[in-house]
Amino acid sequence: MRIDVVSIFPEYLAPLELSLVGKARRTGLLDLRVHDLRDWAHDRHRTVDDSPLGGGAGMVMRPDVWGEALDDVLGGAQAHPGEVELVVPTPSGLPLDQRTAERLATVPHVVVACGRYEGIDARVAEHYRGRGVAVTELSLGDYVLNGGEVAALVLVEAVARLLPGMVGNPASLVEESHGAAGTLEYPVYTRPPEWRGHEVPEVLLSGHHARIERWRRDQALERTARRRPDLIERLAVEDLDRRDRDILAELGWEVGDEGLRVVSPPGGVAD
Ligand code: JB8
Repeated sequence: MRIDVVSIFPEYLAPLELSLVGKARRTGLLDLRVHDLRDWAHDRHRTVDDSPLGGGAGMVMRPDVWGEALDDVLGGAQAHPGEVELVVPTPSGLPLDQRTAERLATVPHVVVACGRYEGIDARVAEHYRGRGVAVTELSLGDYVLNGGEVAALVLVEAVARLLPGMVGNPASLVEESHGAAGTLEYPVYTRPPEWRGHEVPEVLLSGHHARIERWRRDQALERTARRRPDLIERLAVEDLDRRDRDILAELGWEVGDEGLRVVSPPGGVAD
């Protein structure tokens, strides 16, 4: 898979030489190229921004500079719709989730356009959409960063670890998609079985594989209900067994004809 990242701070992407993503690049599994947007600027000062039309604070990234950069980096790919996707990190985008990462891992060529200041002139996304390029504006969450570079780091790591042939991935990816899909993970422990007076739950030392699996599923569900009720609402009811429903009922959730809904909201605080 090929990923191009365009930024005015290409050095921000240096951590992508480390760890598993770095290894994937060295082995050729991931062809990741980082570009300096200013290479496409026209003037001596390599200007990439201008003041916002209509007024307001801050600066906006110029469409002409972005257009020339993206024409080059998207390359002939603009003539092959479906082969390339333009990803634009922005706090106004759709939230990045695992489904999106899984989909992007199947796209042969992803170009990430990292904005700064108040963002990129809106006509850039509009232009490439009009030329048949899939354009996805993505947010990391409901908070504001200074630019798209951190989102690009997150995206590359989330996608690269899913690529077939990524070192050490098959078993752990299978485990992630196990249990009640769409829940948080269960808590994990290692040796020693007692540490500073805290004991590892006895069931994990029992060797009873089925009981361990059930306990983990209970923990995952309970954690999810307490911390992420939004995820409980999206669970597929058909995937819940009798015990799942009992656990959720205990936490105030009931199965209705429109899926799960909270009947008695919990009073306590999530830990
Ligand atoms: C200017 O919060 B963010 C984010 C913030 C940004 C830009 C892109 C992304 C561009 N500010 O994910």
